[in-house]
Amino acid sequence: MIGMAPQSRPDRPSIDTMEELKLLAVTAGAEVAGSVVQKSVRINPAYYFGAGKVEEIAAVVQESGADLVICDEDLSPGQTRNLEKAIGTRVIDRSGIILDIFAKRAQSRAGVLQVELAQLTYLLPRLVGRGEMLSRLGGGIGTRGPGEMKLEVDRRRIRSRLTKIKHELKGIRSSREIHRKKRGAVPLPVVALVGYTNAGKSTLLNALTGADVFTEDKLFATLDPTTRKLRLPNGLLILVTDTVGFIQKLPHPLVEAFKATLEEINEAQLLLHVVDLHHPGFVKQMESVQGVLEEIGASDIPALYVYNKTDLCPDYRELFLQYPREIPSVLISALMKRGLDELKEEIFTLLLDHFEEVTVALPLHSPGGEEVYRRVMHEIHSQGKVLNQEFIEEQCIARVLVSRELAAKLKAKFGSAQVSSQ
Ligand SMILES: Nc1nc2c(ncn2[C@@H]2O[C@H](COP(=O)(O)OP(=O)(O)OP(=O)(O)O)[C@@H](O)[C@H]2O)c(=O)[nH]1
Ligand SMILES: [Mg+2]
Repeated sequence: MIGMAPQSRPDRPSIDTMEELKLLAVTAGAEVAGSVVQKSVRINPAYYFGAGKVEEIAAVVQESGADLVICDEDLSPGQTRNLEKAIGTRVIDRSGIILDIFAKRAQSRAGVLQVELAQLTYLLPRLVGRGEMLSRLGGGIGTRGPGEMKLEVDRRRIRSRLTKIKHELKGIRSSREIHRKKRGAVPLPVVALVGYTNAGKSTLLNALTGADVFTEDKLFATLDPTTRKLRLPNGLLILVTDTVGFIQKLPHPLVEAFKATLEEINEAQLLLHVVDLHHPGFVKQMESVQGVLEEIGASDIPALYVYNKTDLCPDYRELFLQYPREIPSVLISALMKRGLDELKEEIFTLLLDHFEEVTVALPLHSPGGEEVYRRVMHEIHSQGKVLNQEFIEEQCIARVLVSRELAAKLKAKFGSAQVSSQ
């Protein structure tokens, strides 16, 4: 592993990026044989690292018998080639290793295609004169396609494959849209879980909804979005979506390729920004999550900070107090299921704007009246709650709390509706 020392990177001082790179390497299935760090700030355009450092790297590689060098910084295709020549082994950069992990993780058809799209886009400019080296060394890391399939390394064939993938993704996208529109028939507010990879988003979804999403103490356990219903304690029903985790410098081809998946985030009325309070670099992690949210155009969606893993931090209250409080936040342990009631309360408060209290008058004894009553009550229960109901003069007068959309529909149909200002 090679990289820059933190002091040479004032732009991101507090995440130990080499430590994170090690996690990335292990997640990709590599064994770390050694690491070399450069302290100087000057970047050598040909090799990225200074000439002396390159020699040092080559020596470490020789000594340890390493067959792959992973660089913490993103390298240009030219720098990669030059380094490979000078060191005598294959070199992949941070984006390359992240793409490789995504390839290993991809499962759904859409996930597989999106990852392959990102990988090929990334690979194309890096191919010149390297076909041989790509397939030979380093246990294939960086050239594995989704599902251990080998990536195409012929430029012409890559181009035609890219066209095919884009076409198929378009199809998937429109069928998802149809699906979403159908879901829109009963409009439930959507809450999206966002956060740095490994923050505990999937664990939280499981804890809240009894879902069974795969969780793991490695990076990027989740690639495909999962949505589950959650009934808040006051009876309101919402949807919670878990999706792919972020990382600092999420490779751009990946963000591009995953736009469709990330769109799920843009559909949400509220973001739960899950933070691993136990991670020493959590403040930096929060900033990079914010960066990705801006990139995908989701930074205006109201957010609730959910500080997780409090069970690992005996001093979590102090940690929490040091942090700016202008954004609503809660402290939880998703694993121990602590703080979840408070979290649900807070979600309810923040979503209150999306609900409305109305009074409806349902005629009971007109022809078909009971059927109408049953149908409307079913619709109300499917997303909201009946606060009280009285039967007066062959009518049911019910005060209900439902989404604004349903409230509007009910008001239009069942006349005597009055809006209260809850
Ligand atoms: N101690 C402790 N561990 C937790 C808590 N929440 C999650 N974890 C652990 O943290 C690791 C990551 O959890 P995940 O739920 O997979 O994290 P994620 O945010 O979904 O990660 P990606 O899908 O990789 O982005 C797992 O090993 C969890 O068991 C918590 O409250 N306390
Ligand atoms: Mg996950």
